Amino acid sequence: MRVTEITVTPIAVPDVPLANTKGVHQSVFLRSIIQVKTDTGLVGLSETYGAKRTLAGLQTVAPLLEGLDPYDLRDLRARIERALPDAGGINAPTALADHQLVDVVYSAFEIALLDIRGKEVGRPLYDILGGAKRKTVSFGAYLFFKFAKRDLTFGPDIMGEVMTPDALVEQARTFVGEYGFRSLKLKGGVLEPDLEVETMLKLREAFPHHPLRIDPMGAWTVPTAKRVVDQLSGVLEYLEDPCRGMDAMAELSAQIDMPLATNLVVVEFEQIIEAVKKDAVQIILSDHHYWRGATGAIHLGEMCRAAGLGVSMHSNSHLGISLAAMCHVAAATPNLTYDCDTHYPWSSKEIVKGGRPQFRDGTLQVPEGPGLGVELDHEAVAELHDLYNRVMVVDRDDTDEMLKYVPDYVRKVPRW
Ligand code: GKR
Ligand code: MG
Repeated sequence: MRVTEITVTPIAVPDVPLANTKGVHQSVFLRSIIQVKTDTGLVGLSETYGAKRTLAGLQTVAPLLEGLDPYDLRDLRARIERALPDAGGINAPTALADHQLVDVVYSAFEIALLDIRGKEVGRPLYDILGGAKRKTVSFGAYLFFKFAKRDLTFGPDIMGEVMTPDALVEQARTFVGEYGFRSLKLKGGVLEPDLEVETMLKLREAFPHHPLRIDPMGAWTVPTAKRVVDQLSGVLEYLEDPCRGMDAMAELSAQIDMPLATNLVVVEFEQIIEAVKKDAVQIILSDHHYWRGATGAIHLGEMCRAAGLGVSMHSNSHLGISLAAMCHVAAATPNLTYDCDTHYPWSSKEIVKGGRPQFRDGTLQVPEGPGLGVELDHEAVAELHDLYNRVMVVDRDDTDEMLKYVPDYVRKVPRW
């Protein structure tokens, strides 16, 4: 069996103004949808980032994968490294974290090849990854402070303005009511730290038994983070990326008992060693979109087990192919014991047949395959590709978008 043809389709998906340390989400988020065809008539699917560096990398590599054996992941890696020498990262130099383009491109095509392999043998992707530790994956609500959406040209708002602790608690009630989520993650680094502490305490009061997390994405200095930890002692299950950089995280970690998690300071295998030496974090967040695919995410789990670290999973804005892949990876990572977060409720579109999957008590059943267990809705992809062509957004820039809401906004990380 050989790869014969690859299609990479950029799409734009209507988004809402979710705030974070860097600014606010644009009117659309960008994704790339990948279809890999074989000479046996199979089609493997994948979904990844759609901003310009990733898209260019995918488009450069795609034609060079003709003739590839879907079982030969070493050849996949070699072809990508040859095609993208010294490619660097996918994000602007000002980003809080970057991911190597070769890893992101590898990750995207690997999922499609694994999907093909699952389809060939009629087995779900989790079996290709070594078997499922669990067939039900728990997700947490991903709560955001947000503005009311001003420009509705490309899609409606969801939930209007949410810029106070009380409004945030209402947002949590809506998500818990609608999806049954059993843990709650707040994207912090948006309001003054005291207001975010108040928010977490109000969430605790409203949801006495839901595990809670906050992720200010490096917005706090070490003394500020220490003060927050003192105020939230016993309230959080873990604290995600309170400070910017490995050394700041290590400095904080030395002063507190609360576990620290990251998807900013440990994003490559090499960084795990430094993090362990410095005891900078206790939990690493998995993400098959850059941890060298699904197989890399499983390796991450194994390294964390060996190093005595926990594993959780974070997300970016995404649709159903990524959601299915997240479920398979979570199923096949034995020590992924925390609820995964997902941006999924923040969009109402879908590109897989059968519509949007239904969460029950905050969980999803892992699709039973074959492969990823999802089929592409070609009409839906065409509609969102058309939006991509119309909307004229080719890169993610939350800071620039923020100026539309707060004209004198100046990005500063850490800010407090
Ligand atoms: O979508 O605003 C966002 C998130 O902040 C996302 O960009 C992060 O990658 O959710 C992610 C995280 O830091 O966990
Ligand atoms: Mg994070």
